[in-house]
Amino acid sequence: MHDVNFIASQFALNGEPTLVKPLGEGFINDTFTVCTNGSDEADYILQRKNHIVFPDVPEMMNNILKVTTHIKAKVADPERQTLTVVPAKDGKLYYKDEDGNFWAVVTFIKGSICYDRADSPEKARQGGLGLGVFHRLVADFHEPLTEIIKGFHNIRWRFTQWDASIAADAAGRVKDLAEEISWIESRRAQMLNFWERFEKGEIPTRVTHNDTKISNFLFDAASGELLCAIDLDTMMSSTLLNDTGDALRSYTNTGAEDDQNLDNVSMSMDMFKAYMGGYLSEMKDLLSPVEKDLLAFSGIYITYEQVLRFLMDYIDGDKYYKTKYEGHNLVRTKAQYKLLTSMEAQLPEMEAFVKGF
Ligand code: GN1
Ligand code: MG
Repeated sequence: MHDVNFIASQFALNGEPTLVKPLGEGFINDTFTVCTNGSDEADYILQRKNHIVFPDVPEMMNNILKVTTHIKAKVADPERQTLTVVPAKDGKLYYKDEDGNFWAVVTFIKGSICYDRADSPEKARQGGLGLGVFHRLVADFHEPLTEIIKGFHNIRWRFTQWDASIAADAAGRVKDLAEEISWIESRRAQMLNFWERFEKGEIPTRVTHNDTKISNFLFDAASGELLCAIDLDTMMSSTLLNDTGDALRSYTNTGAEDDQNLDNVSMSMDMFKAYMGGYLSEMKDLLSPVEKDLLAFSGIYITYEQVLRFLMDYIDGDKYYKTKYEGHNLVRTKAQYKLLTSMEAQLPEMEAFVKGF
């Protein structure tokens, strides 16, 4: 195991780290709380960043410092309305241990809570508000950020990977997937057409968060008011439609992402309206007309991409996503496809809601 007390002491903390203990069970990073000077209240968050998923942790930390510095200059409470990066004692934004692991520290925001699930329209509204506030605060940040994960929501790049996967057929599964593959192919031109509008600059480039689930927003424990977006590891420059799309994919699903009973899966219009209501209350006047027109479609784009990514991983022999049973990625593919068709059927109604807001 890592000597986490020693690692914490490599950072420019205010006080000596006296108690360092694990927090949660993240799938990607390992997270710890750090208490100082004998207190039992957390003062800092220490994380071992997964450098397989994030090959360039120094650049990731640079992105985070730039954006949080920008936000701090604009908010009433800079200590609580965004993350505060704590550098190592040598001034770097990370500490690299003897085994090549990268570690980073932020301050612990006291008196904050987060929700693990958006299980009601009110939570969906709060989540929409959280993303809307984040996008508003970075709307005037125009410096390009480093691309932390190559081609993350770039469907042109995903098709390059997809074509290679089908050609390689590494697990010998392609022969049984004619129908599922046709779900992808029949929409290829439509999705490329959307992405081309971004490539041409018709859709603006902005700071995107790229992991917009409700557990990535903090609220004040006493008042319930929104504090800030956290987990800024995947921030990049792209279209904000990636963020709204991924949020719609997760918040509006009446079933689970990997539901085996497809009758459970559909897009909830109530959750859509609640999420979008929260989001648009912050962003309505800052969106370009094209962005506003495409907000409802963004859910379809990202859900389609997720169908492709799950099916591609199944074709590859389950290499990227952790699976719990044989065929898990195919179950995910079918459940996300059901959600996609439900969104497609309700697109006119979603668009009418956004237009009328
Ligand atoms: C991964 O980090 P997590 O579990 O929220 C994935 C997302 C997928 C999601 C599907 C870096 O997200 O893009 O949509 O799984 N993140 C990465 O559940 O690939
Ligand atoms: Mg994440």
